[in-house]
Amino acid sequence: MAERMLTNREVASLLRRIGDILDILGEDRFRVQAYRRAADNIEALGQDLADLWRAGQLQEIPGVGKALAEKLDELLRTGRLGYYERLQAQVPEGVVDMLAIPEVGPRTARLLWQQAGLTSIAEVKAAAEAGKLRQLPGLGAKSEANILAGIEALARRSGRTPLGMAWPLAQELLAALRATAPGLLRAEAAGSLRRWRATIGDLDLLAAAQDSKPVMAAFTALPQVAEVLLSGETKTSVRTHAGLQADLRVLPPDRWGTGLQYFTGSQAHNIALRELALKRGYSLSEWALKRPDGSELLCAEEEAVYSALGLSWIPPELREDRGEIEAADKGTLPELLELRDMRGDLHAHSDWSDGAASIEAMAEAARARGYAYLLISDHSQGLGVARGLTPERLAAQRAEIEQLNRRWSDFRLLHGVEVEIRSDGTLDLPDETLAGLDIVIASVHSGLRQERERMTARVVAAMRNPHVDIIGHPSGRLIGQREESSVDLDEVLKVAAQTGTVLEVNAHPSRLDLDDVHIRRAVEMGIRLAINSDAHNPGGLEVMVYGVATARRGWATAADVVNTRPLDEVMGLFKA
Ligand code: DGT
Ligand code: CA
Ligand code: CA
Ligand code: ZN
Repeated sequence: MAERMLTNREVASLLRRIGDILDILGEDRFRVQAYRRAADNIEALGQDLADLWRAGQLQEIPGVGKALAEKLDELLRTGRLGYYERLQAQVPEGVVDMLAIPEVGPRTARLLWQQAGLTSIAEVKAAAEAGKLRQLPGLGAKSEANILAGIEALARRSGRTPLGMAWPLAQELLAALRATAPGLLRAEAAGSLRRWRATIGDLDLLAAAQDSKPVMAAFTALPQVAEVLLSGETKTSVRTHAGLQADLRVLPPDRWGTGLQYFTGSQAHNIALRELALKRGYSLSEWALKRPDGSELLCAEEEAVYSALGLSWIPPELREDRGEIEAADKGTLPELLELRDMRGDLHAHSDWSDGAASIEAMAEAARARGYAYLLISDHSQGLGVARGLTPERLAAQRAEIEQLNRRWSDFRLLHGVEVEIRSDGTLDLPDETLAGLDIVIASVHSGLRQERERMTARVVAAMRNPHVDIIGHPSGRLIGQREESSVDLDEVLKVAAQTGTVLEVNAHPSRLDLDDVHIRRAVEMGIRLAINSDAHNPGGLEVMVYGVATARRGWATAADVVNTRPLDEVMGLFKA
């Protein structure tokens, strides 16, 4: 048996790598697709692949036939796969890596490798900078510039993990630590995770204990740990199986407050806070506040650090040195929105389009969260891949929603749509259809690569339509996968302020769109926001927490967000 059982994700990423190599080798598309589909299905399994393997049930996984089952068996049994190793010998690893560049597909990667002799992203970058790629057949100055921009985009995002993956992993590690570490008094996440940044470089975990050794030993023994990178008395760093690095620091309990403050960051916030401390006669470190005579003021709680400096406690989401210290000094910090302020969700899909659950199941999940309302907003007809709705099917859907609404006195389904903003700026449903709906979301899902002026004009045209209430995921970014579209968000904000159009904060951790910076501007401009899950199944409603955190990073209060209002008020907030 393999030294350590491979996780579903590790197996899936190996299968994807096989698909990529076959793709570069110009193999049959169906074979390439087969590996990618099997990878998707393995990643989506509700159980460990290893368990299915032990039970001899590999072929029950969709997309896994006899040949692939044999390969998986070899991989799980030995931790290696001969077929993969033979493929690896045919294509340099750096060439496969090129596929991660947004502008480079298999044909281009093959061209760069076989015609230009390039075998790594770094070499491609150097060649592009030297203007050598434009000479290759089928490439020109424009594709050369696109490839270079793609490499830069890749460098910006690589090495960071989306919040939606890092957060559950951190909770898992903390729970395991609390359950197993002897003498542990407290354990919390600090760093960018505690500040709820959209992406996380590494996890910073803090523990309080009198004796650090047994806590460190329990940490390195956790099953999530793949490798110990550094092991010391106060700090231990590990690489988790998920690939993310985690640092654990153990603090004496009477110094917990200064430690938590320091390791929560951000670095910029800490530097500004330290300067203020100096002005007020203290030197501030992770260990203590020190007075000029050298005596220490120990802070067991974080509040004590801020109050010793004459500040109110600053919520971690604000600690980016964007004016929060001044506001805390003046007592003008905003009363930030809380998850419990949310009274409903204004963006959800059902199995009428590309959702996985019935309207009824979505409604019951929303009620179970304590919501007073849920907007069903399936896609419109033009989004063929999502089985978008025609005016006729929308009318039929309305009947079902009205039927269901007879059931509850404490909850109401609202009927809406997520209508496509077409590439020419027109909407994908006629005005009379939109007029019959409770709330209309308009979103861009196609033609995201249009130039700035056209893209902006599209969104502005939608906002000027009197039936459009909300612009969905305004920037179009997909964290770690796709940059935001070329849309001019400043112009979108300006028009939203004029038209009263609500802007969405899409709470899905792969979107978080609007982002914190634009939320802050929107709040300052008095633009109303809707924080929406964009759920495609009942569990999807749970991502609301990420949207609320992002809105908090943008200094939003409950008053800035329409879906904090009770049902009888919320309808009055939209265009008549
Ligand atoms: P990340 O990991 O890139 O997502 O961002 P952070 O903020 O978690 O940064 P990280 O892990 O390098 O360090 C955690 C915190 O420790 C950071 O937010 C502030 C504090 N810290 C680390 N290095 C320094 C430093 O050189 N100066 C100051 N003032 N604080 C630091
Ligand atoms: Ca960190
Ligand atoms: Ca760190
Ligand atoms: Zn949607």
